[in-house]
Amino acid sequence: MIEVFGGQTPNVFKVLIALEELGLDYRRMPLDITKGEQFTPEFLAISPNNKIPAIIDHDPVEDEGPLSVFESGAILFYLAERSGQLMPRGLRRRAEVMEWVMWQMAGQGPMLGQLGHFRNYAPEKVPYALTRYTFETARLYRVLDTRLAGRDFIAGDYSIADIACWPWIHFRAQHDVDLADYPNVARWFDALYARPAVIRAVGSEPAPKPLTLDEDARRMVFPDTAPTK
Ligand SMILES: N[C@@H](CCC(=O)N[C@@H](CS)C(=O)NCC(=O)O)C(=O)O
Repeated sequence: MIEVFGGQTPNVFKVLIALEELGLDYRRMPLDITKGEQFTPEFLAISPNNKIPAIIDHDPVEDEGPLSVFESGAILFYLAERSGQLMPRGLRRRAEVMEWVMWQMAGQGPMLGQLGHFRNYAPEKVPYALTRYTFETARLYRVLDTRLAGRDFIAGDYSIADIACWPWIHFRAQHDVDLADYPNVARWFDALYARPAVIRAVGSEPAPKPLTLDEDARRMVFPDTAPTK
């Protein structure tokens, strides 16, 4: 059994979709980041960057006791390697999947995340930040739309590259993106949302709205001082 620590966020949804696609036995372990639950010693022992998602695999292939993994991209690679699925075999095609998972982890996730922050959570409107991340988000959508022209999936067959990118498109209302501007992304998005495993993982409701944070919750997730130790 695999425990998944997290809540209703795009990075957690990646892991849930992969687990559903692979038919693995898992349990959701709700962890409320607005209450500071990401800072408990127990959670930091498995996720030292104090972020969700993280997993504990209680039946790892190598029988050396429970195995934990943090960072959603690493979790996707781990689950794909563990099951021999959602990742092609040849090195050339594997490299393509790695490229797009890394594109997601280093580009799409962080940039859209910053846009979401400055649109929905920043205590003041910062025009430069809003412009910068709106433009970067549009650029990244354009890159994905170009990649998906004439393709059903991002890198060969359906893979962890698709699973990494899809949840951030699901949350597009938080970034004020209209899929009509990106027809290839729209087609791919709908095709994946027709998959029973995706619906089981994320539900058929629209993506959650931005959280309403009181001051204590805001300081938990977006501290106004840097840690000193
Ligand atoms: N690169 C990480 C990002 C994870 C992340 O940013 N998680 C946020 C929620 S969306 C979080 O746990 N925030 C809690 C905190 O920063 O204290 C991944 O993909 O796993």
